[in-house]
Amino acid sequence: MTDKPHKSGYAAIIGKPNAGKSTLMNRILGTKISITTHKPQTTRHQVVGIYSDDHTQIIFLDTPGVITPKYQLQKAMMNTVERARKDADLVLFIFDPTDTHPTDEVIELLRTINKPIFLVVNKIDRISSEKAEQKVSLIQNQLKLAGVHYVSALQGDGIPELIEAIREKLMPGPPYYPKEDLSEHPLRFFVSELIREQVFLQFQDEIPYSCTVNVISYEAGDELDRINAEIIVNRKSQKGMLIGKGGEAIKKLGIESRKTIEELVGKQVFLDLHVKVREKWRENENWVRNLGY
Ligand SMILES: Nc1nc2c(ncn2[C@@H]2O[C@H](COP(=O)(O)OP(=O)(O)OP(=O)(O)O)[C@@H](O)[C@H]2O)c(=O)[nH]1
Ligand SMILES: [Mg+2]
Repeated sequence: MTDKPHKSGYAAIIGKPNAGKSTLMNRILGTKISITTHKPQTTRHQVVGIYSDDHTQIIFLDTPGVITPKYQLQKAMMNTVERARKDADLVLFIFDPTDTHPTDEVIELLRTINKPIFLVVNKIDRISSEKAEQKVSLIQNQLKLAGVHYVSALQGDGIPELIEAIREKLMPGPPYYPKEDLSEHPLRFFVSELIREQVFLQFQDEIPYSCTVNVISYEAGDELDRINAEIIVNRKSQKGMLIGKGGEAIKKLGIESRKTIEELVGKQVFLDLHVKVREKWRENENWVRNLGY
């Protein structure tokens, strides 16, 4: 097997919100790179995850779920999808067969591209193969596919076969990144994402969609890292909800966020968390850009 040529390339992970895109990337990399929650629109950025073995390097681009954007933040999210779609050598179309709503927007987005598209049917732990295959045949009628893969990102089924199929489509070439790299974002990015993940997990309704997280400072110490971060809300009334009665809600948010950040950095963390109001930030192009989207 030593004469196997080295291959490398970019794979965009595209699909509807909640299809399991980020879970799939994390499963492939064997570590948590991209945050995942049961709520749709968890991912807002292009999150890079680098898979390497002796003969292969695949740079995965996790993306926000495809939606019709209603405000500026969502427009920026869809620009991210568009960029990944353009930049990648191939596309993984992550499809959740348990989703009862149509998937037309994704099909529309992928119909015009001239690169291999793999249909990755996820969550097969939750549906019979007959039902999944019925849904797949509808997609096959509308899109030219390089292959169909049935996987469970949660349980790991079908992943080695998917990696091998991607490899087959890549061109011979050297790795783009050192083989030990798993991603390319600065630590601050992961920290803000982990805090945002807790906002998604602990708050309901509009709150998760109205917040963003800004890491103001990160002081790394030998035994303790000190982080100062703010949660930015879209409306004044949301500030009180985040803080909660007697500060209970923000306290819980801080504790859970700190735990996940400590797991990431393998050190003790002191997290100073504040809430700030930026009236209608997510509707404002400049603010959306300034806040990293
Ligand atoms: N049963 C089951 N659940 C899954 C599987 N893959 C993902 N999930 C769940 O589906 C939900 C959404 O997963 P994410 O990975 O956050 O989905 P996403 O496509 O990245 O969603 P957005 O970032 O919002 O677009 C989470 O609750 C996951 O645990 C799977 O293979 N089986
Ligand atoms: Mg995601």
